[in-house]
Amino acid sequence: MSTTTTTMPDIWKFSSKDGRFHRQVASFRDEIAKGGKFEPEVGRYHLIVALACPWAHRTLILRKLKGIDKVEGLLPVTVVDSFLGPDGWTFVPYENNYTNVPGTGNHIPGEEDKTRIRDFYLAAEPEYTARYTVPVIWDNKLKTIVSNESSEIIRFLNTCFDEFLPEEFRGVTFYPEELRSEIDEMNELVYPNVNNGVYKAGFAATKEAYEENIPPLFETLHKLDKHLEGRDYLIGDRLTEADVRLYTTIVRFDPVYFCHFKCNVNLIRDGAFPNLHRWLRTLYWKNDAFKSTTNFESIKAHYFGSHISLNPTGIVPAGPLPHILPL
Ligand SMILES: N[C@@H](CCC(=O)N[C@@H](CS)C(=O)NCC(=O)O)C(=O)O
Repeated sequence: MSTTTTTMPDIWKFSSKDGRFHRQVASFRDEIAKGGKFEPEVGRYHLIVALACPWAHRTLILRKLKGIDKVEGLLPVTVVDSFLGPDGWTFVPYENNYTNVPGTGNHIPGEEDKTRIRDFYLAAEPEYTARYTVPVIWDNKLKTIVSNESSEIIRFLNTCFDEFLPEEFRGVTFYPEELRSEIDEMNELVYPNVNNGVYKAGFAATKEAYEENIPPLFETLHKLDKHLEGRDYLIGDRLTEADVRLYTTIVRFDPVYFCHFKCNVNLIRDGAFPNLHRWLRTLYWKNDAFKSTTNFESIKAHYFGSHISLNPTGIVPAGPLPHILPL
């Protein structure tokens, strides 16, 4: 017997009527650039993230890779609490949640009255009715949102702050001209099948929606594993945004997606993906931009604690230990 949409729990806010998960299109699509509405300046912009969120995680990695964190006030980070509750992401933790993870739940100075991320969205656009997502780049001068689309934020961070950065970071780009078509092609494979693929499996509200999303996910993981044989990076023998975009999903795979999103055909670590596993651990252990931005405690607290339709008790599983294996 097939599962019908009428049996869907009403708390199922993530899937649409057909039981399939469709990620909304981001609404704020501007960029920080010279000569535009959002001029590069020190002390003007803030990055708002959840440490748990793979999309926000991309922007944290790029911020470090570009050395933006080395310049005080250039793009400080504000971290929401790990728990995504009925009022969305918050700066002030909800009462009685499991997720008091150190380093989460702080404020933008001068914006302490904004306790929820939706307060920033509504300040920017009072008529805003879509989801209040992270990451967000907030402009403290115009009191508005520059962008809430991670794929675009990680592009303009390559260049927009170069004039303020230490010499060694100027001109460094993770989307180099000569590799763009290969990077774009890789992103087109990885986004629907892996980055969003795990969500489509996890938030599937029908058996059919779940079953149609598992094969492309694991087929793509095998393809990527083959592609990484004898290579350290996905594209062109150097670190690019393609690695950043894949990393934030793969590092969450064993601790969260395998169990919580029922992506349990294989673990990354169980031998089925030796090259992908080596690539993951090399990025994590050899490059601080990856390790220092990966907070397993917050990641697990968020997913297992917040999605009560998937995990009604909110209990956060202990393993797998260690969260990532040594090289
Ligand atoms: N297009 C966005 C997607 C961001 C997104 O979906 N973020 C999720 C967290 S993983 C979120 O904030 N969800 C809050 C909600 O749906 O209420 C991007 O890549 O920047």
